Amino acid sequence: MTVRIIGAPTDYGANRRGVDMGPSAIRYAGLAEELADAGIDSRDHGDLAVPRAEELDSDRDAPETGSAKFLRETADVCSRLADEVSEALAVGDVPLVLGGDHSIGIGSLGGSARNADIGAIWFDAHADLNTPETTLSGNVHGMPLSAALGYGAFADMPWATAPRFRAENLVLVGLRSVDPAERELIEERDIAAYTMSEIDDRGISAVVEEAIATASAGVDGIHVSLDLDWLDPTEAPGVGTPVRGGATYREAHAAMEHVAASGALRSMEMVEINPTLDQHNGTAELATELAASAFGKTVL
Ligand code: HAR
Ligand code: MN
Ligand code: MN
Ligand code: MN
Repeated sequence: MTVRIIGAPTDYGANRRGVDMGPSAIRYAGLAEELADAGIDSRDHGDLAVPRAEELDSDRDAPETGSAKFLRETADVCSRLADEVSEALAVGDVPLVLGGDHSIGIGSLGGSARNADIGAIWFDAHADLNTPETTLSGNVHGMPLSAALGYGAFADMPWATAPRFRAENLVLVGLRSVDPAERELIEERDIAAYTMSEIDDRGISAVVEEAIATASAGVDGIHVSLDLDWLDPTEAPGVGTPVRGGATYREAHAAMEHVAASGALRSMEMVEINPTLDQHNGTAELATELAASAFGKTVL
C-alpha cells in the first residue's frame, strides 16, 4: 500500500483565515518521516493550485451563491480534488488529503465514491450538515456532508454530490456543537451520530467499533474525515473553530488504531488545522501521528 499525499490548501469555506497553511504545516511537522518510521510507504503529490482569496473578486462576507460563500471557487477546487483522489485509487494508492478547510471533504468524498460504494466516519465537533438554505454562517466548511449527500440546494449541483455515498453509511463521531437544522436532518435522515457524552459513557473503542460496522456495512470501503477540532483544544489548539470538551490524545489514537485494524480504510483527510492559532506546530504534529496510527503504525 502506498499513501498518496494530496494537499488542498483552501480557506474559502472557513470564517477565520489561515487553514490554507495546513498542508505546509503538516508536512513541516514531519508527515513523510512519521509514516516512513512506521513502515508505511507514501508519496507526496504536492498541492492543488488554489487561487488566493485576495486575487478573487468575490467578497468573503457577501454571500454570492445563495448563502454559501466562495461556492464557485470551492466547486472548482473540489472538482479537481475529486479527480486526484479517484486517480490515486485507480492505481491502488490510498489518498491522504491535507486541508484546508472542511469544504474540501466534498472533493474527497466525490473522488472516493466515484467508482465504489463508500461509507464515511466524520470525526468532528460539528455535524457539517448545513445547506445553503439552513446555514447561519454561510461558511461551506459547515456543509460538506449535505453537499456530498445532495441535500437542499446541493441536489442541483452534480459537482458536489458523491455518487455512491449514502446517509445510511455515514457516522458522525464526537459531536458537541450542532445547529438546530442539523439536528433535524440527523433525526429525519436517521444518520448515525455519537456525541462526546456517548463516548464518555461507552468508551471510545465501543463507539468507534460500532461506527466502523455501520459505515462499512455493504460498501467497498470507508472514507475517514478527521477534523482536528474533534480533539479537545488543549490537545489541538491550532484549529479555526475550537470547542471545549473534545477527544483526548489517547482517545484519538485509539480511534485511528481501530480504523487501521478494520482494514476498511479507503481514503482519509485531515482538515481545519490553523497554524496561525497553533502552538509550535503541535496540532500539525499531532495530525501526523494520527495519520500513522490510521495507516497501521504499531508499537511492537
Ligand atoms: N455549524 C457551524 C456552521 O455551519 C459551524 C461549522 C464549524 N466549522 C467547522 N466544521 N470547523 O466542522 O457554520
Ligand atoms: Mn497528481
Ligand atoms: Mn468539520
Ligand atoms: Mn469541526
